[in-house]
Amino acid sequence: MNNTELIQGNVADPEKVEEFLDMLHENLAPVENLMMYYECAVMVIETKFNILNERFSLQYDRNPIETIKTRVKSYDSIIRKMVRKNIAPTLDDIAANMFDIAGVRVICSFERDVYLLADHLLAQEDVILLQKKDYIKNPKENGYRSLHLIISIPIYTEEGKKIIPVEVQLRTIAMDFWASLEHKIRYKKDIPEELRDELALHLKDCAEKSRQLDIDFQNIYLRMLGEDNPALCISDENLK
Ligand code: 0O2
Repeated sequence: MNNTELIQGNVADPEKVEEFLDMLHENLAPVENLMMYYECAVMVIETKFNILNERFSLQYDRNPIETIKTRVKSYDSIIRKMVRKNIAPTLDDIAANMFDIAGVRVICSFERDVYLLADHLLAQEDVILLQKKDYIKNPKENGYRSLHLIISIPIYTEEGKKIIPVEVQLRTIAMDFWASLEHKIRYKKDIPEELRDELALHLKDCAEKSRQLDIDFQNIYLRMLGEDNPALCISDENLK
């Protein structure tokens, strides 16, 4: 019996419709509940970044953030990753082993702002750093650059406090431009192997050019504002 036959088989009988819908809601409720926690976590992190942006605007007359993009992983992506990472298909296992279901991507003009925002986010006492991958200081082989943080934050609902992990990706406009083009090419299926290799080389070259552009733009900006300007102060660890 396929899905259509299963649904038709149940809804064709008026007495069974309500029973069928109850069964559907009952099965979906725990999944929807879990997803709602990730939605909430994304809202909290987005708000934290918006507050930082507003504070910098008020204190220093500059906005470190260009754009914030948020997403909760789709069911398809969760299931594909679950299979790829050999995670058992239970909600508890997924929640305990998948840390990028909630995702926030912050796009900045300058590399310095990436670290500035990371410093300020991680200084907040309810934010716990679980993992940091600095693909800016250590770019991936293909040229990909971004700062990735896996953090956890508390969410308060009528059910009490839950600690939820969120993946935060911070990058410049140039890094984002590169990553979105690379992503499009990676997921386009009908590209011949030879052309794919050629494009990968070309992209790597573009990554180097965009890295240089980031350096040049930032140098111009630092000279304009002054290297020691408090609006651009980042931790010594990130200055290296
Ligand atoms: P989506 O649709 O953006 O969520 P894992 O997350 O454990 O599967 P990994 O490699 O340990 O894998 O995680 P990592 O390196 O932190 O990268 C995870 C995310 O970073 C990816 O999520 C992308 O968003 C981004 N990313 C990493 N490497 C690349 C890259 O080479 N090119 C581009 N365009 N993006 C990259 P997802 O789940 O792949 O996709």
